[in-house]
Amino acid sequence: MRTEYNIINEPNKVYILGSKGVGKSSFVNQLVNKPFDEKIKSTEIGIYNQKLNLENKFFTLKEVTDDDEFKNTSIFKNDIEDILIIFIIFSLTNKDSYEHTKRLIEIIAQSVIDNTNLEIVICGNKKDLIDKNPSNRIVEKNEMDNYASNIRNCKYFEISCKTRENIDEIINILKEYEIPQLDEDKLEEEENKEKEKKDGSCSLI
Ligand SMILES: Nc1nc2c(ncn2[C@@H]2O[C@H](COP(=O)(O)OP(=O)(O)O)[C@@H](O)[C@H]2O)c(=O)[nH]1
Ligand SMILES: [Mg+2]
Repeated sequence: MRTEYNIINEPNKVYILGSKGVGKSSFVNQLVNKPFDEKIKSTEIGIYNQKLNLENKFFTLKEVTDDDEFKNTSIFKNDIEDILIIFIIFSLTNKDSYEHTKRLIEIIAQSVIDNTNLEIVICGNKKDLIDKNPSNRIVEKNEMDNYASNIRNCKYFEISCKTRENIDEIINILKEYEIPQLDEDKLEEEENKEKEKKDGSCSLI
């Protein structure tokens, strides 16, 4: 498990969940403005943290690559109170990933009872493949809209990490959060001080 990012205790957590190969890393890359990579390497099982700075509002993107990991670790349960938003990604061409989404929704529903502000955004990804070949679609948009409307604070988007369809709409959801804008340099200074303190105390032992 990799947890290299900590700009003072991982502010404003954003979870990205979903089956392997649905485009979670590609989604993260779009949010942080990295180009789409057709040959992206599958991430190993674990939680991958990445900083997102949107107009000096800082988010901690946490890509969870495997749902057993998600179920078996206490990380999600410990975090649940301060998660802002969970994105569940599935592929519009992959039935298993869509079934997986429904299981994840159930797990979340059982865990989030106390976090009434938590938002859930389900993303049907790889819309470009459907545009090319509509018969590959495994679930209709109106069915998903309907499904999402029956879940508290839940929305559904069809996106493409390849063509950026609806990616700006997703970024706007994050930009609208009323969270303080911070000075990145100052935060990094503080973080370094924290690290120095820790290193110092270690060398005394
Ligand atoms: N056509 C298409 N391919 C995509 C899209 N998003 C991701 N991919 C491809 O799907 C594969 C898996 O993507 P990745 O981001 O590694 O998925 P992850 O395992 O969920 O992190 C890669 O080959 C990506 O290039 C998309 O919107 N359209
Ligand atoms: Mg990945």
